[in-house]
Amino acid sequence: MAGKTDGSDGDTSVVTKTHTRTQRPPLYKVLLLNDDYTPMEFVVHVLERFFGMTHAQAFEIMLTVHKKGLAVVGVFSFEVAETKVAQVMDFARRHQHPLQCTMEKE
Ligand code: TYC
Repeated sequence: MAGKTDGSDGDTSVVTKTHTRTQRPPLYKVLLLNDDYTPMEFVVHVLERFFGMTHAQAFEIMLTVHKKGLAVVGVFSFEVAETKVAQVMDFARRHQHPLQCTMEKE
């Protein structure tokens, strides 16, 4: 390579992106749905038992579901949300109440 003094061979170079993005785990909302048959006290108990709410918090959220049709009762990782939904659905089924609990990606 006559005349070249910089050590390069003239080939195309690649610039590697070294900037890294922080990985945040996806979060899932757990939703409680209203129905006409599940007793209010049962829903309050579910919210205390599975979502660690005080009686006052649980009563307030239960009323929101009753009036609006649904409410977010917590936000969790996929595995925790899945477990909460399964626990609520199993508990409601064992007590023969039609209470529905679902999850959706935030
Ligand atoms: N609507 C029910 C009733 O009047 C109470 C209720 C509240 C049911 C919240 C489900 O997720 C629910 N007995």
